[in-house]
Amino acid sequence: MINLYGLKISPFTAKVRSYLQYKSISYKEIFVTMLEQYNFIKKKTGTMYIPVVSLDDGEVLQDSSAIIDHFEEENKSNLVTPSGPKQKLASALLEVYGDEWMVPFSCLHYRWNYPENYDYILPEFGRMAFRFAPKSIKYWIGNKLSMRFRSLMPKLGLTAEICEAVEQRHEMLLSLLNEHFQQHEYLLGDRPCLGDFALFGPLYAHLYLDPAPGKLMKDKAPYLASWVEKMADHPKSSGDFVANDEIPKMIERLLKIIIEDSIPLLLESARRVDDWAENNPNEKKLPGALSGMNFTLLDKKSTRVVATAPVWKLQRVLDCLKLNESTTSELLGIVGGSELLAYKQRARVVRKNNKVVLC
Ligand SMILES: N[C@@H](CCC(=O)N[C@@H](CS)C(=O)NCC(=O)O)C(=O)O
Repeated sequence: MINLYGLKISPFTAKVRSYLQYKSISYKEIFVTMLEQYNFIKKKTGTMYIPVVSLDDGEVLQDSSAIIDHFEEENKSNLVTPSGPKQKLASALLEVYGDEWMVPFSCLHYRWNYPENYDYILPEFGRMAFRFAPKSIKYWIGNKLSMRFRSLMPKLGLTAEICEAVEQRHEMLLSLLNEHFQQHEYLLGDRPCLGDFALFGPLYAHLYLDPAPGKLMKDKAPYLASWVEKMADHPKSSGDFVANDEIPKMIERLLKIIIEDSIPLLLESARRVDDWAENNPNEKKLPGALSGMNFTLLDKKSTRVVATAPVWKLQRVLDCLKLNESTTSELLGIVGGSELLAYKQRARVVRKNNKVVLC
C-alpha cells in the first residue's frame, strides 16, 4: 500500500487525498511531524514540501500534480483529464489557479489576517512539533512555526489594499461556484476533473476548515460547502463531463477571473525564466526566486517575488493549448486569454528529482 505524507491543514495534501479516494487507490496517511520532515521528507525528496507519496517499490514523489500524473498514467479508469480540448484546457486553468493563485493569495490572507482562526490553526501547527502536548504548548510552538508562512505575505505582495481585492474576488468566486453547484455535481459536469481536486485543496484545507473563511463559505455559499464536503469524503462520479466539450456558464465566468488575475502574473514569471535561461546558457538549475515584479489585482498595485516553480504548472496549461489550437483559441477568445495565446515560451522546464529545472 502507498503512504501519503501530509497534513490536514495543507491544501496540496487535501488535493491528493481526495484524488486517491476518487480513484479508489488504497493509501495510508502519515501525519508529518517535524522529525518526519527532516528524517524522511528532506532525505528522500531533497525538499521540505508536502504532500509526499511513497510507492510500494520505494519510489518517492513530491508535488501534487506530479503525484496525480503518476497515478493517471498507471490507472486509466475514471481519468480526471477530460478528452475534449476545451474542457482539458479549462481543467488545467482551474488547476493552475487553485495551486498558484488561491494558495498564495486567498489562503494566506484568510488564514493569517483573521485572529479568530488562531485558536484552531496554531495548535494544528504545534502538533507537528509536539503531537501529544497540551493545547497551550501546541499553541505556543505553533505560533513560532507558523511565522515561516506568515512572513511570506509581504514578499508575496499581500498589502492591505491587495487583501481587500482578494476578499472581493473570493466573494465573487463563492457566489459563482454556489450558483454552479446548484446545477452540477462537479466543475465540468457529473464527474470530477483535475480542476475539482486543485480547487478543493485550498477551498477545504484553508477556506472551509479555518473558522473565519469557513463561516463565510457556509453562510454565503451553502451549495459550494456541500461540494467541499463531498470532495472531502470519497468523491464519486455520477455521470460524465458535460456533453460536446461545453463549458458550463458559471465556469466560463470563473475562467475570465482566472485569466485576469493569475495569468499575467504567471506569464511574467515565465518570461523571467526565459530571460534567465538566455543569460545563463550553461545552467540547468533554476533559482527558486527571481527579483520582484509588479502586479495588479482589481486596479490595486503591488510587488512580489517571482517564484520559478509555478512556471512548470503554467506550462501544463500551455501544453493544452498546443493540442488543438483552433478549439482552445476559441475558448480563450471568449474568456479573454489573448496574452496567453500570444506567449511563446523560450525556455521549457521539467521536474527532476522533485525540483523544477530547465530542460
Ligand atoms: N507545488 C507543490 C507545492 C507544495 C507545497 O507548497 N506544500 C506546502 C504545504 S501545503 C509545504 O510543504 N510547504 C512547506 C514549506 O514551504 O516549507 C505541490 O503541488 O505539491
